Amino acid sequence: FPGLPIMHSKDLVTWHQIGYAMDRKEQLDLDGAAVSRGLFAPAIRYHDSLFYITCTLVDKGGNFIITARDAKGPWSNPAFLPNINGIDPSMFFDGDHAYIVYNSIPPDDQSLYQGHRTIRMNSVDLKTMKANDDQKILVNGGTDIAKKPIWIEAPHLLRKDGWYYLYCAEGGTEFNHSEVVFRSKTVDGPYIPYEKNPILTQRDLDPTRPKPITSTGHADFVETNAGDWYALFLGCRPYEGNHYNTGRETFMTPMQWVDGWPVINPGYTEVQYQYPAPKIEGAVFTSKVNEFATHQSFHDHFDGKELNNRYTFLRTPAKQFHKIKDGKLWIDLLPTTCTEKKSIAMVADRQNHLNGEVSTRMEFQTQKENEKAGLIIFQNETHYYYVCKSADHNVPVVQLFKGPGNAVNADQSPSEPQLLTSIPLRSANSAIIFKVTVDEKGYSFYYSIKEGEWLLLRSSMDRNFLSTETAGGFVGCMYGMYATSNGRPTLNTARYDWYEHHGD
Ligand code: 6LW
Repeated sequence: FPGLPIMHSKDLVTWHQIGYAMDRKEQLDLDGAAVSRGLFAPAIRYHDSLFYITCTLVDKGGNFIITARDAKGPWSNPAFLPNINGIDPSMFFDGDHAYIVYNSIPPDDQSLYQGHRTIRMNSVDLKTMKANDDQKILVNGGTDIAKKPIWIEAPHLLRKDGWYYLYCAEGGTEFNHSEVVFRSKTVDGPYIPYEKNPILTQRDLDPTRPKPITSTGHADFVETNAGDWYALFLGCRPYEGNHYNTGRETFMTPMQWVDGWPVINPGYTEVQYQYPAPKIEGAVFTSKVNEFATHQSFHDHFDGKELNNRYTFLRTPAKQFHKIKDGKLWIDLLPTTCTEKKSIAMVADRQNHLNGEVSTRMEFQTQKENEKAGLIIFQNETHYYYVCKSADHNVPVVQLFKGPGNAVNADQSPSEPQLLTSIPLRSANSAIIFKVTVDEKGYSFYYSIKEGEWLLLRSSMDRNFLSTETAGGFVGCMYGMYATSNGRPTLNTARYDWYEHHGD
């Protein structure tokens, strides 16, 4: 929370976040939801001077529509769609008709095999913002149900040259991910699969290739005003086998129409890291890197009024626990901890690099062992590393914790982190700098209480521990300025002077 960041670009190359679509508690209550059990795949469309986003709040209401006159918001409260059973809803406008397509249960909810799903469509009444009860199955199983295709999902419709094109993900959002396409002369089918499906996958490539981009699928298409087409889709950048700590990221490649079918990444089988810039009239491609690209360097001295909108909270804050004052970010300690499915006192920033470092300077004093404040690298409630300042028998200490992981051994309670190291701090000085670096050797943790003197806490901590392969879920790791009183009441606060994030 906030959810659904809105990215804006005029040239498809330089992107800026202009806000979030769900930034109000009454829009999005995530309390109690585990990581990766919040908002699933969104889709954004524009029709008749209104922006529409469809999405799924998986365990707390399901599919919904929100609208806005201006993409940066404010967006409406969700109009839930109780008769749309499934995920990945996407709207399509055809003259004055509106439709919604989505991934759904098998016919009569009778699975013929694990991962058997359908793509269904309902028409939508834009006046009431409700889906009509005229549901129709467009695809059963996938491109060829005889081959037991799994997880047909992420459907989108577009109309071109007298055809309706339905394009979907197939194979599941992991290594076997792909994009497939169907077409029909009428919007409600029958949809015929392209005989050269999939139009995108990396699953058949040499797994030992350098800098692999894997798990590609879940595409959406866009046409520029120069008439060129591009495909945007999910992909992953594993560092070892199928381990990645950056979750699924958004990639873009050129797309061409060949004999009436869309071809993604024409001329290549491997998704490239660079393509010629799109021909966009008036575009001036500056060297300014995207704030969210891998190569980035972000410095925040908290000298604004508001929190930079790149930060997010874990779940919807029950009450405001942060403020920016006197050029510092103040985080009030909360009793909740990162092992709970509740809102915690954490201001988080995505890890969007394989190699990089994050550092922050913090002022915090306590004599209580239960009070801690510092810097966390967090994948989910059980997989994280946390470097913090606390106290041990009235002596200030720096501590490094490791989350309990999935398999907890008998003598460790399921959610208790492991204390890896605890080092007394000589000086009573309340200011301390924490630094986390990550590279092919793993995560290393440093602290500094004297200008320019870095002390190593632990180096080369296993980064696989924080990968999706190990921890499960869909998302990448978050760095977080995080403070907790471990279940006990507190009035203490940690003050962060600056935060830096360099990625490569
Ligand atoms: C998304 C769906 C998927 O809704 O992942 O595994 C979900 N399948 O397409 C979360 O991104």
